[in-house]
Amino acid sequence: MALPNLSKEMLLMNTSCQVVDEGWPEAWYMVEDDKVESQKHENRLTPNQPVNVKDMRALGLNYWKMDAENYKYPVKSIPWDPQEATDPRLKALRDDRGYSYADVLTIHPDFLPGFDGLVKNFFTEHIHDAEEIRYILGGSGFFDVRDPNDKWVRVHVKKGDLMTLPEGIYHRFTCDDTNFIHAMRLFIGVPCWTPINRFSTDTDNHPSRKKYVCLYCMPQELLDAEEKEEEKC
Ligand code: KMT
Ligand code: NI
Repeated sequence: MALPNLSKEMLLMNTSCQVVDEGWPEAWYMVEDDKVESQKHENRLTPNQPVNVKDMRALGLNYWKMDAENYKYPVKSIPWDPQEATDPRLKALRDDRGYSYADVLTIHPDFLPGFDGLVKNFFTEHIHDAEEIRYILGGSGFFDVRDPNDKWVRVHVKKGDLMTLPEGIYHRFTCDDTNFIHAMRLFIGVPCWTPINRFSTDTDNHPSRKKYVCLYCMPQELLDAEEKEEEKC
């Protein structure tokens, strides 16, 4: 299998510094869905089964620690021009990765009409045909992502976390018990927020899903064997 474009990845790491493991959000395996009493609770296994940074990277997640303390953003702005960014780190990410669109939302019963319905919708399992990029400006919430064995990994994002989920990963979002998250959504090009729900369409055969499976769900033995083959050539 062809190696990812390493030189580009290295450049991204140098300019926007996604190099350290410290500061990544906490993550853990969730209880089965039929044991979930409230989507907003932590829903950890007993005993807790943590998911470390290496495992999160292997799922295709990327993470940057941002300064959400010293740079201020509106409560709501749809859209928000990423050219207005003053944080040098956000500017570097924007320019390196081509984030040309952004908006800012506050998800809280007082700020978002139809809060309950929207939070329920966010929690419907889906994919997108592009990367999902979220910068948490305040508050906290849970992104749940499926691992290659179809188990839910719960990632607790909070103020200052900028996380990307790769195209085609099965996921969902919910507020936690605080019922408050202030977030920036970024996008390359013209945004399309319509989710492709897992169980309402033939999502397993969607090209974005197939791409994800090919990149992140291949058994390690297969990848190792292919690497050995390439070394021979
Ligand atoms: C999503 O993808 O479910 C959302 O955009 C939720 C708001 S961002 C924290
Ligand atoms: Ni999504």
